[in-house]
Amino acid sequence: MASSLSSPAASAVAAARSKVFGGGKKDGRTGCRVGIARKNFGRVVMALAVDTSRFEGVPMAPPDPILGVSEAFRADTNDLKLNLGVGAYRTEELQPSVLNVVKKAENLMLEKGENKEYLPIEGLAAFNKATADLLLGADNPVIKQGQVATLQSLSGTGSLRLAAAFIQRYFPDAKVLISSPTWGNHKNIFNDARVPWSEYRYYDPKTVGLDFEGMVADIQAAPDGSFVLLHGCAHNPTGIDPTPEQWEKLADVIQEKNHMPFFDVAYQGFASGSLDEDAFSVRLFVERGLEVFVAQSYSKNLGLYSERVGAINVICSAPEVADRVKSQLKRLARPMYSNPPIHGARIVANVVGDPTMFGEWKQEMEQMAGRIKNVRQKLYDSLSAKDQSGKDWSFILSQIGMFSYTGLNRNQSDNMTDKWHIYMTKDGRISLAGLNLAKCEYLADAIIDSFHNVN
Ligand code: PGU
Repeated sequence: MASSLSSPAASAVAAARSKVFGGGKKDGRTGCRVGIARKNFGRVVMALAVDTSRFEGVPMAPPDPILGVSEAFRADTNDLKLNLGVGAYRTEELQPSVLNVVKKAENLMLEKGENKEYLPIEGLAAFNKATADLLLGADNPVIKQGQVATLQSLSGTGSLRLAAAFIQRYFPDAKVLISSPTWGNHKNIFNDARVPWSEYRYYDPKTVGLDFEGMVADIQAAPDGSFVLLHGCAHNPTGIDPTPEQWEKLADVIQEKNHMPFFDVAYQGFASGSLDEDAFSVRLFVERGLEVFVAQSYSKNLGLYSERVGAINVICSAPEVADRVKSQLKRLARPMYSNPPIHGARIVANVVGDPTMFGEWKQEMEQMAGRIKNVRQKLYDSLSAKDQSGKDWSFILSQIGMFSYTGLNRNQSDNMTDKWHIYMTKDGRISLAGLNLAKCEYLADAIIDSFHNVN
């Protein structure tokens, strides 16, 4: 018997064992104390106990800047507490909910009695078709001509990670440009995949808007052939997107520099309420004949967070290229997780494949986007009415999507949590999807207090 014991309770167990089994000699190589029981009802028993853990060199990891906020929220017992940390949709009653159309699809799946056999490495064929169609439009020539390599993967994060592994393997000298700021996990993903990255300017604190000139200049200054990570819509965390004209200009620069556009599309349909409108940026780059990477997620727009359903798409210059790229993505996925989960993929395929359910989904998505727009407006109204300093809060209305980037700094964000029990990420981002109309005034009080009374 061997064990790695480190807690006080475990040490006590080890001491007790040592007593029973008579101490024994310490093994110089393993650090284990080896004892042989003198008598145990006729059987001879070997006992090993470890004095020092083999994990001494493993430090405690810090809590995750986003998901760790939910852990802290759960531990708070105050009635006023409000979780605006994670980007997860809540109803007006601040409860998580499953879309009706998802329940309907699940019931149909249950009635059909579908099996749980392994999916192929690339995932569910009907899902892969549906997801590329939603992204690019079913009539897009790149789809018709077989130029799109699509692999179902583990939601947005897993799809980004797979693409990062592909970049590391086939573009070892390239770096990825990411916006400053960006979703916190982007840096982790590229770090773990050993893909070098640097930041391009994005947010201008002076205007609380887009630093478009800085963005263009940094993308222009990067080595030719870099990957440029772009948020397809509803930029996280700022909620600030380029205008259609600015997207055109970005496409010009990226094309001139022979860069590879790499879209992260985690909010299609959630920003404007329209799937097509939110795919504008991606489709623009594809129309220009560029090769493009796109990671997709169904966590938000279909509320499938924990089902882990998403895809990586690589739009290639020719069908034969897409075949090769897809074969290598499969080769990367196989030793990582072998094949993706089926349940969420079936939901997407069934919803998109049935005109009635597809219509119902769009309606529900519009409702979710609409509820967020309502609280955004109410928060702005409350801030404007309550704040006597003359500060212009209209930036809140020009941001879109799930989040508002308040401009609160770390200390001010701490005050929001410590004094007001409002949980949010330390970069000043609040998830409006976790807010309801009833709490807008309370939130406005907290923001005004933190903004004016904390440095
Ligand atoms: N890309 C962006 C821009 C995101 O905001 C998120 C989720 C993802 C990808 C990954 O989502 P998947 O669930 O893997 O599909 N961001 C949320 C959710 C919490 C998190 O950090 O994973 C957020 O609150 O920022």
